[in-house]
Amino acid sequence: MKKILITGALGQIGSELTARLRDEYGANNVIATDIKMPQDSDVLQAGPFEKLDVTDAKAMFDIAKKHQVDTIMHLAALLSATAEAKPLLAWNLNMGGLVNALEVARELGCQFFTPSSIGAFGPSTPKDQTPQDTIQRPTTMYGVNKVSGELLCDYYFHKFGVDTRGVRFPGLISYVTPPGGGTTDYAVEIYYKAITDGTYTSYIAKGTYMDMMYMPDALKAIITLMEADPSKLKHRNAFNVTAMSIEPEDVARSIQKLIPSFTLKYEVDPVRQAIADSWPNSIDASAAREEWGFTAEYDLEKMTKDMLAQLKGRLL
Ligand code: AKB
Repeated sequence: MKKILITGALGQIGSELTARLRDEYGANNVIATDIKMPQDSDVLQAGPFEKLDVTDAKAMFDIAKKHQVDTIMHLAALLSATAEAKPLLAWNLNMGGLVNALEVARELGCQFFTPSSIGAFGPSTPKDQTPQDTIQRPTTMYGVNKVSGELLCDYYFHKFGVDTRGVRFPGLISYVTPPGGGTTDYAVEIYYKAITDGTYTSYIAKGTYMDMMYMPDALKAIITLMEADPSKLKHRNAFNVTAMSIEPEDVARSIQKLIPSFTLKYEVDPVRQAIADSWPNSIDASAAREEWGFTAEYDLEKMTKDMLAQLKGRLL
């Protein structure tokens, strides 16, 4: 039976991954940590929770040792737009947190997961069906962190034998915890605004394609990769995964099938648009499919149907 430590457990991925892993492995076998305590007392009661600043190496080690964990899922990080606004903080938190978590995994012999991102690519990367192994010269601090993180995780595997694994996530869409400070966040906000206001003003320009994935597919990808036969993994820390390549008009059209009066307007934010323009239009996930059987169940239409139904129940 696994005993898992999660950092960033109150974030967009963490809040759903924690619940999913508790269902899978038992509530007491998943130690949730975050820099803040949960507001919601249900979250606290659902299983063990510890306050943790991931830049504090000793605190992380002590919590991992106390709970005798054998797996670390390191999610705490600043996303692309926030990292661009606060580059030094992003370096210190994204890289400092990662190296601390890897050190704990090395010292305690833990299996290790951390997500990379489509942000690890840059303007000189092939834009369409971006290959698994290709040019990575990102021009954002987030991208610099993600490429460095991919390399660092590979290093800990080759040098110290730590069982590191990871994926390059596209924009993740969910109705549970909103993301914060990302470039792909428009694709979440649009659903909330469709329900509450019937209209949305996009900060990303018409015609800007980026990869996206619905959260249930992202959670399944993490669990499948962590359980995959290691002898089959040629890559380890940066598998391209995706479910769809879409632009704002595609999302609007899929919403209009269910809410015909929905309207989409644009007020482009030059900072987030520049980040989006430096990322791929679509990525090739064939290595993930071949090496550990990655599949995505939700396409745009299926995701939109579920997002709107879930949000209606929550917001109205
Ligand atoms: C972001 O937009 O920063 C993230 C990502 C694609 O890594 N959602």
